[in-house]
Amino acid sequence: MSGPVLAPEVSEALAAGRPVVALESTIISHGLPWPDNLDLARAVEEEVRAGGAVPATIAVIDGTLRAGLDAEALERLARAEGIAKLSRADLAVCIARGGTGATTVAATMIAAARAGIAVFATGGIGGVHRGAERSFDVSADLQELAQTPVTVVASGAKAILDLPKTLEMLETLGVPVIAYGQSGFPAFWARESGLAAPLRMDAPAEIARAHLTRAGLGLPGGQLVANPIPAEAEIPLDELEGLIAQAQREAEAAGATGKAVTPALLDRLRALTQGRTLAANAALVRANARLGAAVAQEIARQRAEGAPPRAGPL
Ligand code: PSU
Ligand code: MN
Repeated sequence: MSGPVLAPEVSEALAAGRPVVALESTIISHGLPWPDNLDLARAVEEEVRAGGAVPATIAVIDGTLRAGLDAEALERLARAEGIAKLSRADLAVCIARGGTGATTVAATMIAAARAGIAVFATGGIGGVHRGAERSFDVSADLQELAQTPVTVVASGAKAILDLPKTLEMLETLGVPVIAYGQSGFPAFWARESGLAAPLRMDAPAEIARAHLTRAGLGLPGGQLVANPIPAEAEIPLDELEGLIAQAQREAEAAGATGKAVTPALLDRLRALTQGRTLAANAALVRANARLGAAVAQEIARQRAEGAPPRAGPL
């Protein structure tokens, strides 16, 4: 089995058991506009470093799956010329054809797991779309969380999704959903969705121990850590509700399907809020990078201590 080609810094850190945090690239190419996306991609890597871990941004560049990108690759993704959006279904095909593409949460998890990276930080995961009972639009990110052993730090699922259905699906798939520092499930731009989170943890060490224990049990799959957006950056849900419904109607009327749905909704909401969702998005991704670094540090520390996952007989 082949994994991603590692940047020297990433490979050295992994070999030495030092903390590494994977970062996705679809948020750069398809999630945010140029040039804010490049600024944010750099800032997020800096947050990971400031948190004491090594960042490993993941993408396919000219047919090579990479973990850890140089400045040129990052800028190419941000300019998004000829950049495909790669989920689980697209990864091998893009590599086989020598193409270039940005990885979604699902594809980034696959690459991280192959590289031996335990933690991945991003903005929001994909989930069950509103109207999924008609469209069947359910992100491959959910299935990936069920089968690939990576702890994903996000700010919940985007409020453009059907959050109750997304939580139900995660429960069905056996994915631990852990709200960080509060009892409610966050809704991306808003700290609270009004829904209770299935689990709550208040310390990175606790999240790290749960990650290692799950691996020790031989259970496939990862965990979702839902970190609420910093209070000063949040946009309360009631302010967004009408605009989300409008963006949704417009996307449906324009015939957006498949991969195009999420980028179209995010783009429209940015315009409808005069850029407020963009500023909020930047703040929450940075906060998630910080928390991801703290969790990665704890996993590295607990592994070094040889902390045996305390699993009794099954
Ligand atoms: N969160 C954002 N912006 C994004 C995404 C998430 O703030 O662009 C991306 C992630 O890469 C996620 C993907 O994996 O959207 C989900 O797309 P889909 O619904 O097509 O599976
Ligand atoms: Mn979809």
